[in-house]
Amino acid sequence: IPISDSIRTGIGADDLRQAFLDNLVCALGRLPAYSTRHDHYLALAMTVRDHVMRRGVRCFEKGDNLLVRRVAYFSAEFLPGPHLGNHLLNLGLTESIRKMLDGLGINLDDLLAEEEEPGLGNGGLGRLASCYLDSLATVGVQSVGYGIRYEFGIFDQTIRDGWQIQGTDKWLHGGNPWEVHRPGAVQDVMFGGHTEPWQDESDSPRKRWVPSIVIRGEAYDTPISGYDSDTCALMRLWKAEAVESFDFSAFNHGDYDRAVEQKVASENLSKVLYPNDELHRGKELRLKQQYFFTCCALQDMLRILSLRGAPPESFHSNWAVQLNDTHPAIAVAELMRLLVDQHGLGWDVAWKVTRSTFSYTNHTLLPEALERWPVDMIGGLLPRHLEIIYEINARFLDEVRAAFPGDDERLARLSLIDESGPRYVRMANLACVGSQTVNGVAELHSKLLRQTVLADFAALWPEKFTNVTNGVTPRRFVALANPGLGKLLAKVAGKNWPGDLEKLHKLEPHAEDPAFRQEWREVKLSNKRHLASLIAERTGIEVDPTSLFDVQVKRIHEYKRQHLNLLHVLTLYLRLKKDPKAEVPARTFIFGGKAAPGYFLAKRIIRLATAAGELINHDRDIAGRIKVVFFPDFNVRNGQSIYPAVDLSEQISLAGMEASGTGNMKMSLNGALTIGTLDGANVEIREAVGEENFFLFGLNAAEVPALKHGGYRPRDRYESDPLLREVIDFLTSGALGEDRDLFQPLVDNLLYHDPYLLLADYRGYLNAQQRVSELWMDPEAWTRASILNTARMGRFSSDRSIRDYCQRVWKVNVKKLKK
Ligand code: 26W
Repeated sequence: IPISDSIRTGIGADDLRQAFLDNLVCALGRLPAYSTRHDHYLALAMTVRDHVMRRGVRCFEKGDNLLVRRVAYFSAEFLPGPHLGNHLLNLGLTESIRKMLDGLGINLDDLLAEEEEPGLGNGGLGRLASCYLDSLATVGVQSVGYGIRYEFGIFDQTIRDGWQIQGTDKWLHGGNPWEVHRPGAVQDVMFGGHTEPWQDESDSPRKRWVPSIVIRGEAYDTPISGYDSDTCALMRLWKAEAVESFDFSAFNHGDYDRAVEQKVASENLSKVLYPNDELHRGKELRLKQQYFFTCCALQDMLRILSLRGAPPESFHSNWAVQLNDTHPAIAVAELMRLLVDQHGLGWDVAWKVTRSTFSYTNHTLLPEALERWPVDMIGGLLPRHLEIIYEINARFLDEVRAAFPGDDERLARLSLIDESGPRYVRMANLACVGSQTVNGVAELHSKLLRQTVLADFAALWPEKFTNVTNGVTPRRFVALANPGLGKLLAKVAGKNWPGDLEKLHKLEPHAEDPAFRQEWREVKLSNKRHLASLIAERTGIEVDPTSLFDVQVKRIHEYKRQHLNLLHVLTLYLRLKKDPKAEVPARTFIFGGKAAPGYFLAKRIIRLATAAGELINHDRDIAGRIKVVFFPDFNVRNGQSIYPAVDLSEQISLAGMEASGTGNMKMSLNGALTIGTLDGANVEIREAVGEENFFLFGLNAAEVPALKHGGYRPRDRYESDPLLREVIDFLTSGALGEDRDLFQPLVDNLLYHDPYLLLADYRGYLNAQQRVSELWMDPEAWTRASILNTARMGRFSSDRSIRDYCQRVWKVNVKKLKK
């Protein structure tokens, strides 16, 4: 049956209108006269989805005919952001849809505002996964993003009395028009029980897993369009369901609770996203989630393989699997189980296939983020996998012994099992052993990875290790978020700049043109006006759009040092109080980000930001010269309103701690200047934009361990620096609210531990902020630097990252860039 064109996917004005009305009436059953804004949003979403789906189906058909190697991106998190606007941009339909709706008296922007974003991730790692699907579709690689369809994603954040309050993210309540449920793609997932030996006809010894529980995975597909591309990526998320709807015999005996117990337990599996980022808590349900989705994904991939008529031995030539951190690393053992136990392959063949399939990306060096699971927990939940892990380990350690005879300590460090105390399975080690390549996410991070966390693996297999610096999609984060800038860029770099971001270099000569600089400032100012009105709406705080917008938005974490930023804010405040004539240009300090609900100090940092705002924003002596805002519920949508309005991007993590950062890229691309340390991708951003267009400060990654091991005493810094002493004392002076003990835990932490060396970097940071103020007072020079930031950020497009992965990691072809 051919895939035909129809009104549903026509792009003429009449077709679009008819398709929209048909969806409203036929799919939603609404009388146009009585339909609500939300109905209109749903009808439009369905109309647009039809266009994307048809591309997806065509592209899938082509891929199967040509037997192309597909990329499967395994990720426990995805943060796609609202879909509608992005699809319209990618399909080139924004203006025709706007006009069609205008004709019906409906405003497109109102409908865009109706969409709930899927918050199926915590932060950087999840958003990166979504940028990568966007780029995979754009550069023409067939791909599937496999993950979990959490019923409740990352919590909604509200601020009450200055504190973070977590609310349930009910993203599915208004209905989700972007996903298609695929009842045909169900998979069974087993848990618990035991294993037993058996013999097949050829008398070879086999193992069989007899589980105690089976849970069903149901597939939900969300198509992801590419920019100006006929390729379409698929995000296939799994929802856990009970195999039997409930226990009828218990039900018939009147035991209603027991009757549904099993059903509830099964469905709990995909209920909620764990809101910790960078902290491994070892919760059993989390391990179940990880196994659940990778098991569904691999079985699904084997099913697709057999539809191609290809044998399981050819799995690796049909699929490249990327492990997004270690969260899906159990997949290494699962693929071995499927190949050996289910498909009857010999161990050696299966191992070769497995190792040629997977690659592993590490996203963090923080020791508390490294995943390890108690051996007993894995044994109880996944008995067959524990046996397989032991077998992989035994063979691997033989290899190590041959390479490093007699080096038992090395053996203990490389082992998949940590035996230094209670026994654990080390997921990073499993991922390394089972993968073809291992990469970090910025040059510095990849280097530190090789020198520290994975040093023994790098010594054993240096050729496995590589770097792929992160990137961000310029479609969502520039073209869509900042249409004013987009227009200007199109004028000088050509219409196709979002598809070939290196074209932004064409901006460089215009940095010298005063008229262009004026236009540039007007775009920024209008974005800042828009953000100012959002700030007023969400927080009640009035800010001056002509002031310097100094922004730090990201998860709240000590290593990211939002509290260092706040020390600067308060230092400036104290200075203005003492010296009202001080030459301090007007600044608006904007903070945003969620704290993990159980992270005590992170929640205090939020409280400090709101307390600083309450004090400073109302202080008549300050008269609005500085303002402090905590923007609630930072998410993808809010990010799209914030990034275009940033003048100064705060990227101030302690060197060696932030693997890459991607917010740094989004802001600089939108013309922000960065104040930052030599950490993560900051290093490469600074190289790209030029050191004169970047405010550098702080210790470097080599100085950090040197200082720590040299007996760092933060209290000495406090004693010897009067400004620092003053600001720290201020925190517990009672001036920041009635309860003077509120910030004592933060102060004690800084004075007696200071694990992220804020006090060591305080002076350097102040000095860099002083340089910021000076440059800001020269608007022409500032604008020149702003233009050059955007002009030189082309290499941070996620299209470049994906091309790197295709070439160096997955070995698949990409489309050539259009001239
Ligand atoms: C097990 C708990 C847990 C959960 C999430 C540990 C670690 C994570 C993620 C790896 C945290 C994360 O999002 N890391 C961020 O990844 C981004 C994309 O590569 C980087 O840009 C950020 O620097 C890094 O912090």
